Order: sequence, then C-alpha cells, then structure tokens
Amino acid sequence: MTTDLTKNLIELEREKVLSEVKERLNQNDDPMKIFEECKQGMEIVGEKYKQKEYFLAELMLSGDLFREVMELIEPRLGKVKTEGDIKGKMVLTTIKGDIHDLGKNILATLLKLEGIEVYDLGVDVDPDIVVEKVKEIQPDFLGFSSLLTITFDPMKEVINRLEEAGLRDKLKILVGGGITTSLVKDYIGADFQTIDAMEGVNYCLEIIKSRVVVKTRGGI
Ligand code: B12
Repeated sequence: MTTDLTKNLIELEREKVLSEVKERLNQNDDPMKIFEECKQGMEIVGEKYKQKEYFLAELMLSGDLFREVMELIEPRLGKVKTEGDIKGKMVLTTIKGDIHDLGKNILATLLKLEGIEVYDLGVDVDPDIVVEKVKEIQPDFLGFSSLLTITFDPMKEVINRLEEAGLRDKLKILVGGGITTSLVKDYIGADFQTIDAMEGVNYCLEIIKSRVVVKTRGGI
C-alpha cells in the first residue's frame, strides 16, 4: 500500500513530507513505521531513476529529504546505551566506490540503541583500511553497507584478506543495503544478509546471546 507520505516522498514534496512527519511524531506515531514508508518511497525513486524518468538531481534531492526525515525521527527512537550496557562491537563501512550512507547511518543508530558499539569508518573506504581497523579493534561484527554492484569485489577482497590473516573465524560478517541478496552474501563470503536494518540488529543480538550461553555452559 502506498501511503500519502510515500507518495509525497516519491514526488519530492519536501514541505508536505516534513510537515506530515512532524505531525505524526507529535501524535506519537511509531517512528519506525514512518521510516519504513519513506524507505519504500526511496525504492520507487530508485526505480524511476532506473527507468530514466528521474535523473541524478532527483536522486540527490531524495537523499537530502530522507536525511531530513531521519533527523526528525532519530531522537524518537530511544536512548543510546551507556558504557556499562555495551554488549558487542561492530566495524561498519561502505566500501570504496560507494558513497551511499543513509541506510548505514540508520543501522548504526539502531545498533547503538541496543548496546552494540559502532566504529563507523564512513563511505568510500579503501579495503586496506577496513582490514587494518578490524585488526586493531577486534570487533564481534563487521558490517558492509552496499548500494552499488561495484562494491561486491572489494568486499570479497576484504573478507579473503581477513581469512588469510586468521581473523575471519572470530568475526560475523553482515552485508546489507537495497541491492544486496543472499547470492551477494555467498559471493563475498559473508555470514548474513538483509535489506532491513532491524533484522541485522536482531541477528547480532542472537549471536551475542548464543555466545553468552556457550560461555556460561563452559564455566560450569
Ligand atoms: C538516495 C540515492 C542516492 C543518493 C545517496 C545519498 C546518500 N547520502 O546516501 C546519491 C544521489 C548520492 C546517489 C548517487 C548514486 N547512485 Co544512488 N540511489 C539512491 C536511492 C534512490 C536510495 C538509497 C537509500 O538511501 N535508500 C534508503 C535506505 C534507508 O535504504 P538502504 O540503503 O537499503 O538501507 C536499509 C537496509 O538495506 C539496511 N542496510 C543498509 N546497509 C546495511 C548494512 C548492514 C550491515 C545491515 C545489516 C543492514 C543494512 O538498513 C536500512 C534500513 O532498513 C537508491 C535506490 C534503491 N533502491 O536503493 C539509488 C541507487 C542505489 N543508486 C544507484 C546509482 C546508479 C547511483 C549513481 C551511480 C548515480 C550516478 N549516475 O552518479 C551514484 C553513485 C554515487 C557513488 N559513487 O556512490 C543505483 C545502484 C545500481 C547498482 N545496482 O549498482 C540505485 C539502486 C538506483 C537504481 N535503481 O538504479 N544515490
């Protein structure tokens, strides 16, 4: 179902989008529902770009508008956990060639709300830097946000190099972003793939829970 919000976002009606978001937040509507409706709009903007109905200018406007929506939504999502509640660490990145960051940023926010510390390396990041940071930080998770097909080979390269360095086994690797599929996960050698940030967060929480159980059993 296409809501007014989704429709207005597709049509890049900035004022209408922002005023509806503000109004619904004031009425305590679920911020994640508002987010999903806007995300759906972004997918259709992408389709229109593909069909040459929209051009780069519209992609850019949609990106800016979505960011403005996120700025309104994020403070309503909850409280970031404090140091004592940290359950795990993720190095998160968008690899070389790709500058899309809206999905990555929402994932980072949702992870922090659940007590997963995020080392966000940013966008267009060289594989060397990702490998170095994983060596340095020794995270539980490595997350790749990918919106361009040209990122598949550099992500695969990072994973191969982590394997060669003996760092792969301890690490769970997630890949997400609108264009990814389970085939991409298999191709690059990741453990988990999703196009829904919350599913990624839940996967991390399950892994952390299972590790706690194993440790507890080991201690008996
Ligand atoms: C907005 C947008 C842009 C903006 C990005 C602004 C920004 N700061 O991010 C701008 C204008 C910069 C842009 C540029 C380009 N874009 Co663009 N863009 C989009 C668009 C319309 C929306 C992307 C988006 O933000 N969606 C909303 C977010 C919230 O969704 P998401 O990223 O999927 O994230 C969600 C989940 O996937 C998940 N998630 C995301 N990452 C991760 C990571 C992990 C670990 C986990 C667990 C979960 C997770 O969490 C999020 C919430 O649920 C998409 C269309 C689409 N279908 O995605 C095209 C799209 C990605 N772009 C595309 C293209 C071609 C380009 C350009 C090459 C265009 C050009 N000619 O220059 C450039 C590339 C620039 C570059 N080098 O990166 C193509 C990619 C095609 C391909 N297969 O490679 C798409 C698919 C459009 C299309 N249908 O053709 N783009």
